[in-house]
Amino acid sequence: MPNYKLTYFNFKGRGEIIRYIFAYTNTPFEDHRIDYNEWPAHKSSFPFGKVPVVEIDGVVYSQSLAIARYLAKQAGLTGKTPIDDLNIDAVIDHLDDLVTLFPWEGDEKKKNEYMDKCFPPVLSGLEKALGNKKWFAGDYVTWADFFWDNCYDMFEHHRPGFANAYPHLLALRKRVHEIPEIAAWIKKRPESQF
Ligand SMILES: N[C@@H](CCC(=O)N[C@@H](CS)C(=O)NCC(=O)O)C(=O)O
Repeated sequence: MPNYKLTYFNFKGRGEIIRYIFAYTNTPFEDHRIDYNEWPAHKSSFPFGKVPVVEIDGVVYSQSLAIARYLAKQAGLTGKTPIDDLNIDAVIDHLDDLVTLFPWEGDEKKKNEYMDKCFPPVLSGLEKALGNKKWFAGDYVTWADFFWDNCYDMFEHHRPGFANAYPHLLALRKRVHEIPEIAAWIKKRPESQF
């Protein structure tokens, strides 16, 4: 098995999808967390000046979703057909749009405006796409289900209960938390605000 080292901050954030996949597959990895206050001193040592990165046998790879997709393929967490993958990737990209465009550095007013305007179309679309299915892909779990849970954690901090109008999505989060390997990870992971 390759040697894996994930470098990120002590946030769940964009690192958590990678940690979930490692946890789900019981894959040992080094969970290196840089103190956010010390980041400026580290930034230039990363190929794109961003984290998360994963080192695989000493080679550095960037972009959380590219890394997660690579790991998910090996873990059997991607689609069983190309069309399933198309749907799964679309879910990931809808959620990623919300994360990428979120005004993380903005004030509360900006964040609230963004959530009011941009969240309902995406969340109601995902709620409809999921419907009464167990997982986004139907009867099998994929990394899209994990990523919904990770995004929930990122946004909940800013607006607790932001997804309360979407019962299917809330139930999905619960199901993800009931996966034994994920439950064990949640129990043992370091405390972090978001
Ligand atoms: N699309 C990239 C985004 C990477 C990114 O923006 N990372 C942030 C933390 S979530 C970062 O490195 N911020 C510090 C900086 O830009 O200096 C990914 O998913 O990996």
